[in-house]
Amino acid sequence: MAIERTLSIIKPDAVAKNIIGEIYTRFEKAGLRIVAARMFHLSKEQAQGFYAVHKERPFYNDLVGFMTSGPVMVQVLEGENAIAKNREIMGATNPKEADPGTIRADFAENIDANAVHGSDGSGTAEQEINFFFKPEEICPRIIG
Ligand code: RTP
Ligand code: MG
Repeated sequence: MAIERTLSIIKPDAVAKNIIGEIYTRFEKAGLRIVAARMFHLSKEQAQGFYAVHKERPFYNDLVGFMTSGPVMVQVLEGENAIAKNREIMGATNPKEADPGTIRADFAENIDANAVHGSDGSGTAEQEINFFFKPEEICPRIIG
């Protein structure tokens, strides 16, 4: 199976709850490796740009407001089938519909404050990684 990279964001609700480490443990237990990471407090312009694909949706302004409400932790995850695997361990967008044991079922408050973001396909993964990181800021596994 192909080694992929995907973009993950730990959203302001989860950073505020001080559970970055618990979420990182979920990634690691699933075989996903953190190969780049940085904390940001997004500006309105950055959040609007990142979620531009949703700009016509009724929840866009609330989403931008939420994503700028506090710091976020942004990481590139690398591993076999990383894009789908990350979406699987995140769980459904609405935590009420998320499978037990997923990050959103265990840590998310509601559909707005839903703990994590993950790229939804190979095109968006590449685009979202480039939004936050320069190629030289990504450190692939080189041994082991
Ligand atoms: P994300 O992009 O954050 O990983 O979440 P997702 O793919 O599961 O969901 P997406 O459809 O891309 O929506 C992005 C974020 O917008 C909020 N949302 N609210 N009120 C609503 O109906 C609604 N739908 C989406 C969620 O916070 C979602 O994570
Ligand atoms: Mg999405």
